[in-house]
Amino acid sequence: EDGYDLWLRYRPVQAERTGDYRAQAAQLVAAAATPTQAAARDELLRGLAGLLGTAPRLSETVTRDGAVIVGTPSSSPLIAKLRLHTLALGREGYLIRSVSVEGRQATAIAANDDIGALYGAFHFLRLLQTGQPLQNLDIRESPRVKLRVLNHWDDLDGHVERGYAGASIWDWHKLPDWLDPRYADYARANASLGINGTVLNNVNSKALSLTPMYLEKAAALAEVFRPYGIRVFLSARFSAPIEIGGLETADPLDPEVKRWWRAKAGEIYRLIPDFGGFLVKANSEGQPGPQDYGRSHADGANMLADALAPHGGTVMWRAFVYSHEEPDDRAKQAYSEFVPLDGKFRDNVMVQVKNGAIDFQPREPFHPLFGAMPKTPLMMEFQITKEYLGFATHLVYLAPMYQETLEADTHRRGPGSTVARVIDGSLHGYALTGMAGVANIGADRNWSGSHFDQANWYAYGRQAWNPSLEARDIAEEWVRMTFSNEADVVAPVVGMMMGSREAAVDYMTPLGLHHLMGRGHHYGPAPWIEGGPRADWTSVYYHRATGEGIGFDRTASGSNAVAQYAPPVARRFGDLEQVPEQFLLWFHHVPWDYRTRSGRPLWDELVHRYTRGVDYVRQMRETWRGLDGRIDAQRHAQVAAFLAIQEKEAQWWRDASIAYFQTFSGRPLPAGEAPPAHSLDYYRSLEFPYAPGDGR
Ligand code: BDP
Repeated sequence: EDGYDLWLRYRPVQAERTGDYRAQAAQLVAAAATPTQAAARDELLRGLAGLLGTAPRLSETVTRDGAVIVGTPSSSPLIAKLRLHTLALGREGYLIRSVSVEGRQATAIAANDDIGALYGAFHFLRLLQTGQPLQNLDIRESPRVKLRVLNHWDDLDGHVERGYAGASIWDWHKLPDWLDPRYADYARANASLGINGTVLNNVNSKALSLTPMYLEKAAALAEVFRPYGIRVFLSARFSAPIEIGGLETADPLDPEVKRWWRAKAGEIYRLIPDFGGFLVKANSEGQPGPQDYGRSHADGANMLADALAPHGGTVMWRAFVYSHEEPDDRAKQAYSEFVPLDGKFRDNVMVQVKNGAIDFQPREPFHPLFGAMPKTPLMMEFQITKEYLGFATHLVYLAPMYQETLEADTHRRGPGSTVARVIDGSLHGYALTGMAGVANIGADRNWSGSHFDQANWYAYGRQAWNPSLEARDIAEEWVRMTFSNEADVVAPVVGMMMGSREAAVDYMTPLGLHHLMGRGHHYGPAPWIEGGPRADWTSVYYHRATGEGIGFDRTASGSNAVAQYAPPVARRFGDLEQVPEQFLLWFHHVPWDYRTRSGRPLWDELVHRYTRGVDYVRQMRETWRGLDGRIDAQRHAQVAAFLAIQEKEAQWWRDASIAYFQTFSGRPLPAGEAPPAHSLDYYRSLEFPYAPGDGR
């Protein structure tokens, strides 16, 4: 197995369940009058055939026990007759219920709209894939977040920024004439999770993507995705009116510029009638934007929003900004720039905010913007691709990290004002809600560059649908669908996954350290980085180690970034006694002999955590070795090889970091701790060959 089938492998269920399942799914009553209905029916036929060895009989009506009836009140007279109260489920929701039809036992998968029925079909299959009973079903599901979107950082030349799974899956060269079958499989995989939008191109975008030639290519993809409920979005380059429109300016208040974007929107909607809208990175890391003309982010976003509004499109305007003036603390910039704009954005604008204020680090406190813009729908941006987390080879399951952010309490409306409630709109009554994940998908056979990285795509999609899902439950589902339903395989693999993110934090950046990776490519340890164009692109800016101590003082005596949080949160983060230890050095500069909660002095605790991270990886290797023969050989071997790389590199992180920080702490290693294998000079001399970084 090469991993191509993802979690939709549909391999035979455990023998003891086959009979029961066959009896419960013996007949399929499902219309196929629309492409989405056909997708649902085909998926059920394909899935059940794989899982049960035989496809159910298609039928117009229920003629025996064990029928599965799929549809909406309008597509299926049977569903209509059952009067299942689907209305409250909304357009994308569905229910799965055990019913009786003229005395025959059946299962109804019912929704208001075809897309809900397709989502329901995937859920039904998941029940079999994960070994659940099919009797007495009473499942009601609808998404808590409206827009659940992948952001591809794919360039038009096939390069994927921060992409570790090969080239882009979009073959722009052959589009629109050749539609790689992979596009439909991509759509199936996303639909199985409820992902309903995709931004095809990099936020560091080229105006070329908005030219007729490329719009036709995007339209061809949109056509493939449409039956699966996935709308296409594009990253829009703010200076496109100049670059491809022949205008002299891209000033958002200029009438010519407005006209140009209105015409461009019209052109796009003629080709892609359900086009989702634009994602925009403006005035950030050198991208053009409204501030080039003395205008605000709101001016820029609103101009594009006005162009899209007549067609029902949305602008996702990114809050990942930091200016070129040297800031006293980069962590403060987005909040400073955006909070004053609250209430100034059009109704069809969402502001897309990364989970933390710096940049997708192994661990960050939640972004202070969450909860601070009650009048502006904020959407979450998580990174699925592991730019700062070991690229494709390190096994790091990200759902615990997503969950940690979503569960964080902003306290903006009293206790319980979690980030999840900002994102699902319930805290501030947002009309629009959304979550974005920076995709980890590429042209590699296994899509994600490693088998375990598929889990991060999976988990992102599941949490976007329901931000309250537990990381552990998602892991268990995924393992059952991807590797095995045997309890003695599921438990150890889920166990490995659940601790893996904490281990990466330990061996890379424990106790709130951050941004200490190699310059530019972001791989491997480089806490010594200093100098260059910007202080906030160095490591020393973030760790601030001296002979006395280490950490970034973000309290009132330092940058006072803590003041951007609601008072109870600010008090907790700002107080050395109360700050969660995982954020200690994020918010505080503390002496090397500071007594941590374990009783160990800070230096000893740091070393302890580095070592603990490496040990965890070693344990994962052990566990995986023990599963030899329980998982197909091809995937087992690749994971084993990657774990070996991870162990080597976790050791590298530990040793290089200890060797470096010891030059400040001047303290010996705690008893029993092995000294770094090499000298600091050695670690400093290492080069990392090539990584798909920013192609700008
Ligand atoms: C950083 C990446 C950079 C992206 C940027 C962004 O290093 O390649 O362009 O984020 O999100 O994490 O815009």
